[in-house]
Amino acid sequence: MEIKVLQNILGANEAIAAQNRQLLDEHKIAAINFMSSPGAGKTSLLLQTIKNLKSKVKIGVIEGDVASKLDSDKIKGEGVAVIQISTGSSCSLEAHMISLALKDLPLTDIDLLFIENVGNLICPAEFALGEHKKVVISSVPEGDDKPTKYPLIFTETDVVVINKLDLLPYVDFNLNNFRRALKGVNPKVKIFEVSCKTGEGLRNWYSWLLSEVKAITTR
Ligand SMILES: Nc1nc2c(ncn2[C@@H]2O[C@H](COP(=O)(O)OP(=O)(O)O)[C@@H](O)[C@H]2O)c(=O)[nH]1
Ligand SMILES: [Mg+2]
Repeated sequence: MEIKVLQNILGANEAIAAQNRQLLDEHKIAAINFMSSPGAGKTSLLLQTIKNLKSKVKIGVIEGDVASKLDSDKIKGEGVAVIQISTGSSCSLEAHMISLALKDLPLTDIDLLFIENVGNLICPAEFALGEHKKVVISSVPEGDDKPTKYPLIFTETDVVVINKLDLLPYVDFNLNNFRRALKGVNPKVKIFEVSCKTGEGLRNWYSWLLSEVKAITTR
């Protein structure tokens, strides 16, 4: 019985996610779902990306958090459209929340929409939002075993950004072990290795984002 209820919830979520996707496609908006454990660097990567790309593409942001407006206040400082969603007891953003946020965003004035999900490696993997690409940010201090311990989110994602490379000398994180574990659960995944603090590796990430925007806006 419990399993059936969960299936119904996820089925209803999929249907709303498909509607979100249709709306995004109609407006030629590329939507990226940022997922990670708390503190891996979702907001830092967003801020760096916005600073670098806002003169080239029109950016919008949906910020999901259990509580507080700390992250959306930081994003607002960059002068881009941002909507905060407080999920309360929900451990993930869900498609109906995105549907409401899309009503409040200036869709005709956005090419690239970032969705910062709630920080954890379990629930966000279950809920499609209507995004075009899923991006998991995994930071060096979390350890190189995370793809093995949380396989679902790493299996489903299109991209993994390994962040905090500047901390490699100080923590036991083996990049080869991480890559091997990740490719083991997701052979097609695209990997970027960056530091939001030093800027290392970010240029490749920006190029990839711009190519995604181009692919969707010229479709
Ligand atoms: N050393 C280092 N710290 C970072 C880097 N990226 C983010 N941080 C720090 O990690 C903490 C959490 O980052 P935040 O972007 O808020 O993570 P979020 O919870 O995933 O949104 C903050 O104190 C950031 O300054 C990085 O590349 N190197
Ligand atoms: Mg954040």
